[in-house]
Amino acid sequence: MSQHDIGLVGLAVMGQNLVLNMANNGFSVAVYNRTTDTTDKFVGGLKDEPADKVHAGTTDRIKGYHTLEEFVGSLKAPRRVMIMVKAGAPVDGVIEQLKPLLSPGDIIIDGGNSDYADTNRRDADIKAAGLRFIGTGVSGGEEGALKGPSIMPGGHVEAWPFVKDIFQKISAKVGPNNDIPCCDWVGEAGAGHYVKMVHNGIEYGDMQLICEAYFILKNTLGLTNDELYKVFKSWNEGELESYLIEISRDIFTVKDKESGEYLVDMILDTAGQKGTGKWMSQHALDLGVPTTLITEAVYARCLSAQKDARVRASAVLKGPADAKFTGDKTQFIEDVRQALYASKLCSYAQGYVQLDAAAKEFKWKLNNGNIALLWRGGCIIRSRFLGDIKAAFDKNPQLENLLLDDFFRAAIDKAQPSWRRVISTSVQLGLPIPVFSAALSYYDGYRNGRLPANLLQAQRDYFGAHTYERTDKPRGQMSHTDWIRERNLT
Ligand code: NBP
Repeated sequence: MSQHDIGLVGLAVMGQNLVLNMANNGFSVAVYNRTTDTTDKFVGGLKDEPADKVHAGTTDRIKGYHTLEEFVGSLKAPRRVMIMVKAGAPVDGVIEQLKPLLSPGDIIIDGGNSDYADTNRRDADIKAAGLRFIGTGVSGGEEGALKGPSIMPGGHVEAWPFVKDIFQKISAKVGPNNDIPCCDWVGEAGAGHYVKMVHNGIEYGDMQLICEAYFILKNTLGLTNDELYKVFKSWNEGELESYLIEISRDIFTVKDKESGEYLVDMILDTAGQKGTGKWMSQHALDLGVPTTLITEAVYARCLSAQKDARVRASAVLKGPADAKFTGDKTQFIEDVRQALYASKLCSYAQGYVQLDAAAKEFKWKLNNGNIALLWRGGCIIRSRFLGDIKAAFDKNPQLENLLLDDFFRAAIDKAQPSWRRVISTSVQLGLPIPVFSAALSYYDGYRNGRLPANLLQAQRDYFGAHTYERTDKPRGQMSHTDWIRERNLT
């Protein structure tokens, strides 16, 4: 075998599948793993894999190495080394080991789920070492890595032409001819990992919204799993068509082999999380942008995890007595669909506002329409809706908020009566719908030219002399009042 097109370090589930994807697409790949036994098992086992996983000729295009020196020495110049190890310190460790082995202009690619702040730091360090760096989000799990993930690369733009062909060939494809890659350059430094983080946060929001829709339908209308299947099936044939609606639809059909009941009803209602949604919320707070849906979705998982406390509280805390839904069932199902659509739109609107704020903070030039395209295939939030978002940003790349786009504005206008009915009904019946409610509150707050922050500023000025701006003076001109002297108590 002559020199390899690319090398990959880290042969756990993601690394192995990405290597197969690259080799299935005709690229020659050198592989290295810290535990060399894993390398041998992976390379040695290729011949026993099914043909749909390891295509003809793929085995000949993959070669394992036991030392990083031999591995690096086997690569074509400029060398392209992709790291797929556990995020955090292991990535720094591998970079430090690689640095002395590489030559100026060689490219290190971190494809793990790294924190964008680490990627910002590595971007600068690697540039200082005379090398080139790409930090890329890779989404789609094991299956995506093998068959076509969504890939979100950022870092040193001059490195992009050297990896573009490989990344775009292995990525998911969308479009009428299935030829538009879900991979394009995102932006400088940690922009790729930032976009991946926002993707993960939006995934939290989408999942929780679907769960709330399910909870409302189940608890107001008493829909069975068969009926829920039919509702989700019809939803997936319209504007809500998406991977997450599709898998939720399927989940309602699965029976538990042990009990014979529907499996979804046998699952304990405590959600886990790896923390990626939390990262987005934490940075939203740093930036001062209201990413309320995603943050509520994170909190919803936290509350669900307090199962024992909730069970104890359920024995003593009461909600509305004898609350029953008495309206038109068919209309209400349609109302929930509209509410889900409008809420989802608010979630994406917030996600893009955060992206814009981060781009400003870090001086990145992000193409919001292209980002929507990257998420259209290969990842968990893939949906028809993202095509409409791309169209909105194509029409106006400077769009301040997705809610202001004509298409989405009309959609919200149409959905609004349903949205409000669903939320008020749920509140009346005592159903927790934190993300539906956060969505509507954001919408009502955003469209309101005057919020009660005037009183808030008066309070701040009263107790802390924090000053305030006046409605009749230019912005930035601050006033202060001695509220205690001026107050007029009776
Ligand atoms: P893991 O995140 O489980 O990491 C295991 C790999 O890291 C192994 O190859 C291991 O080598 C290597 N490693 C560790 Br741990 N410490 C190391 C060190 N100090 N030096 C060198 N290598 C070290 O693998 P994964 O699940 O394939 O994920 C890889 C990356 O992709 C992660 O950042 C993950 O968050 C991200 N990601 C995962 C998924 C998914 O669905 N799993 C999806 C999207 C993104 P060893 O064999 O010698 O222990």
